[in-house]
Amino acid sequence: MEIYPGTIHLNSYLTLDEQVALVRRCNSIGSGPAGFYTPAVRGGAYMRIQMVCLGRHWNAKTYKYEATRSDYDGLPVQELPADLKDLARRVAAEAGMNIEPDICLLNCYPEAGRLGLHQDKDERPETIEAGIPVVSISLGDSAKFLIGGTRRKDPVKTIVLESGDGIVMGGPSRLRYHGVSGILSDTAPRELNIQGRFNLNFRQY
Ligand code: MD3
Ligand code: FE
Repeated sequence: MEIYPGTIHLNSYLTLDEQVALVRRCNSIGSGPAGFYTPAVRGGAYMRIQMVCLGRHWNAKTYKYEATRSDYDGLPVQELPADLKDLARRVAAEAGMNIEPDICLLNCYPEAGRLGLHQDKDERPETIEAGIPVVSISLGDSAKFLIGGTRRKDPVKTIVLESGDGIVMGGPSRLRYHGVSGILSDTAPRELNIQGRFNLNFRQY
């Protein structure tokens, strides 16, 4: 359903089998070299999630993309696999949008995980101006997701993102403030064998 113009929520987009396969994938990506780490932002505070970037590394201190994890361990970023790119293209198409993804941020939320309200505006100005979307896939426990306007003080809507949901934010929604205010413990499908939540979010640089 359309939450705002350009914000499309695809409920239960993935089958349970697809979710199981993707959770395995997230675990293997996160446990390998250049895997999960806890980013520290400018000022030194740690984020409440673990992250791994594919394609390009997002530096939490400079808010810029780079080829190596210079704010953490200096390792080269993992590649973005072709099948994950295809998944992002399919989700965008389902929402009537197009993306040529070259970045994926994989976020891992513990039960106490949260992500403050922010805008995603570190991609190329041309990409943002064209309204090319961010494509997100949720796995595991449900999340309370906040999405507002283009100013921090604008009112927000709260929606629950469940395992297997897709959400696409493009066009006039590309610069909306958004965040995760909490994780709903023990809501993941049992078959996933997961506590907490993974979010794959795909971007075009
Ligand atoms: C862009 N992640 O990593 S999905 C992030 O569930 C992030 O982990 C959230 O925000 C998560 O930057 C949300 C991506 C998302 C959601 C809504 C948006 C990106 C958006 C709205 C406008 C623009
Ligand atoms: Fe974001």
